[in-house]
Amino acid sequence: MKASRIVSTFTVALMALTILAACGQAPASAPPAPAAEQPAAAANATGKKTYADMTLCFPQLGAESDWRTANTASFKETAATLGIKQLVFSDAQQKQENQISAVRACIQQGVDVIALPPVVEDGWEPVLTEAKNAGIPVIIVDRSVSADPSLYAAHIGSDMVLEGERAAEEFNKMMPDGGAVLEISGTTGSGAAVGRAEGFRKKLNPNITILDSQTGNFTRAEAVPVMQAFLRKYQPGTDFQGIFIHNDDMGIGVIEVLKAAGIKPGDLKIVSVDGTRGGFQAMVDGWFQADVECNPLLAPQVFEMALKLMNGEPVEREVLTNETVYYPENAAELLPTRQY
Ligand code: GYE
Repeated sequence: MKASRIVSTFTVALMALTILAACGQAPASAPPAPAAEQPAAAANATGKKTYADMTLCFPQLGAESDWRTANTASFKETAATLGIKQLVFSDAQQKQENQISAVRACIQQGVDVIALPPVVEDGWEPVLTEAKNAGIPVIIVDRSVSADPSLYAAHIGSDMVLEGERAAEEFNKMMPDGGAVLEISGTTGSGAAVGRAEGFRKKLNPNITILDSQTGNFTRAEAVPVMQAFLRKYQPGTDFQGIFIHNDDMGIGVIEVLKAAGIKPGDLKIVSVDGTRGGFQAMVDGWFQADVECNPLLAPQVFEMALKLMNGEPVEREVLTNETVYYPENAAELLPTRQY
């Protein structure tokens, strides 16, 4: 609102200058900038910063999945909708060192707030301390960090442990007589993979064993060789009856491998995480028996909190997203409504 007022006042001032110039009068006699600056001064008189004042740094961790693509889009679209001054975006390609450099560059630039989605949990203390010393608040977004909470302002994201527990409960329901499952986990050392693995083990019935667990790094491409190796080692249906997969992209890779091996939808119990369109399609096609929701559309909450931090207002330290579990029963009906 403030920005549009400045623009319109500025436009009026410009028009006045143009008219004056057209009349052959020296533009120097026209009142220049002050007229245009007045509304801004009035807005700032409240002492409150607005979105138009905000430079937010978002050093994205990568582009490894549909979840991530939706998460990036959420930040870019929300920044544009709110009309923030600048979104400093970068893509670390799943490398922590790239993310650390991006954070350092943002500190150097003197951004207002840093929203950091950490690729892994450990190793953030030095750069978080640097941000703190520079007086720049950091909101940890999506995955968690192991660093001391005094080093950042808050965390906004999913309860990854709960997601793992929910996946376990699905297997408990589907395999009441027990059996064995394989696990294809996310990026090693990431809050998402660590939390999901922990929750899964916590809730899985003792009569269901985890036959093997390997990482597919949250990507479709890396899940394919993992599943191929599993099929060389273990007999589906005999050695294992189910697969817990930490995200839909890896799940889609797994389906390709199963199809190529002549396995049919429903032969194995498969539970995945995210609830992307790809995951919904896999439920419609009969491959996934459940998809645990993980919501990537976090940006509106992050920008709202960032503004509070800029104004020195108190914020909640831990904001967890409200999520559910999706099932094949209504997957076809919900698929067209999915935003990612
Ligand atoms: O589940 C996966 C993505 O950190 C919650 O990262 C996120 C996970 C998400 O690559 O698809």
